[in-house]
Amino acid sequence: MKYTYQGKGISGLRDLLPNFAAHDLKVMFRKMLRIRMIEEAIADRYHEDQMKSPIHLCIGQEAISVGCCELLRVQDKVFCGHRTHGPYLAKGGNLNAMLSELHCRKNGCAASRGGSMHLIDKEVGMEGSSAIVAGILPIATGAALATKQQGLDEVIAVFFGDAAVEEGAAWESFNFAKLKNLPILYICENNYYSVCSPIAYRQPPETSIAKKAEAFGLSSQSVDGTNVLAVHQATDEALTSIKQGNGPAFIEAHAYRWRGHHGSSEDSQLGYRTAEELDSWKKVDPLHLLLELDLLSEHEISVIQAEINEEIEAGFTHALQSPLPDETDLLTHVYAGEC
Ligand SMILES: Cc1ncc(C[n+]2csc(CCOP(=O)(O)OP(=O)(O)O)c2C)c(N)n1
Repeated sequence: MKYTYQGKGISGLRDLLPNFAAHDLKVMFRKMLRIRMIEEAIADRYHEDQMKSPIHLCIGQEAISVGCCELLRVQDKVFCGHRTHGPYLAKGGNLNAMLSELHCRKNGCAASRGGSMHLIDKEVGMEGSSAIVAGILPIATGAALATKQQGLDEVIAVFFGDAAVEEGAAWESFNFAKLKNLPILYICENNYYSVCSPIAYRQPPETSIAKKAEAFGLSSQSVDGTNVLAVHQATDEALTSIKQGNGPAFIEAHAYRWRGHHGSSEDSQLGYRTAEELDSWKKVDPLHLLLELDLLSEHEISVIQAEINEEIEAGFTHALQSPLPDETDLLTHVYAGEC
């Protein structure tokens, strides 16, 4: 099954370039590179079996987390499905706390109880993530209801995949959010696959996820998820609308995961997608597209890479030296409100 790439590649970025300051572009590049390098380091070390957690990498989809979270304020809150690393890190997540969590250490951001699919870190507004497909949507919607009832100046953002909109919980959430005019942004990361099942086997080809959300009354956009500027602009519009009191907004961002559904490797050999399809998406690498704009010199890029490498090395050392949970921890964090 072949998919046509919907974005405009480098010309898409050039079209939007006048709307962005050079400094902001560099910040977004650095954040995407950080996520990419952290995930590559996780993948490289995964076979050592020190990380006691299943992993779902977002390499190829970094522009969605960064373009969106760049506009979220400290008090805005993020929820997420199982592919958590991008949204957590883009929201300002602590790498040490994340790597400790992946290594099942006591000082992990979920106190070793969650692993990669259940990152939570209230200090940075990462309010929770769930491995149940679409399970996080009603939870995030409930949080948006609480935000509204308490009159807080906060927006809720929730990231999920294209398979989530095949669950009733998603549509119940959209309906309820519109009914109650809630301050929530739904971000569907459409990477065209649910594990090994292509979207054409799961959803009628003539329908669009963004249009279906629009039919529920949500202010809805479909955007090139490899173009960080397009994601940023769509998020800006969505947040403006939410803050004006217009209720929930929806973004469908099209991108592609380069690695397998879970684990560290590429998986074209499984036969559910072709190497050619993967290669065609690698041509629209969100990081390289930004580099084609000549924002940074080679020296600047190598300085950034060295800084990120140092942070990664320190993060793994920190995680490996951190204590494992022991028997006395068994009954801690068992009941809500305890942590
Ligand atoms: C309710 C439920 N059904 C099935 C699964 C098994 N499962 C785990 S991830 C996944 C695919 C999710 O695809 P998508 O939502 O598009 O996100 P992606 O993995 O592509 O980021 C499935 C079916 C699950 N975790 N929960």
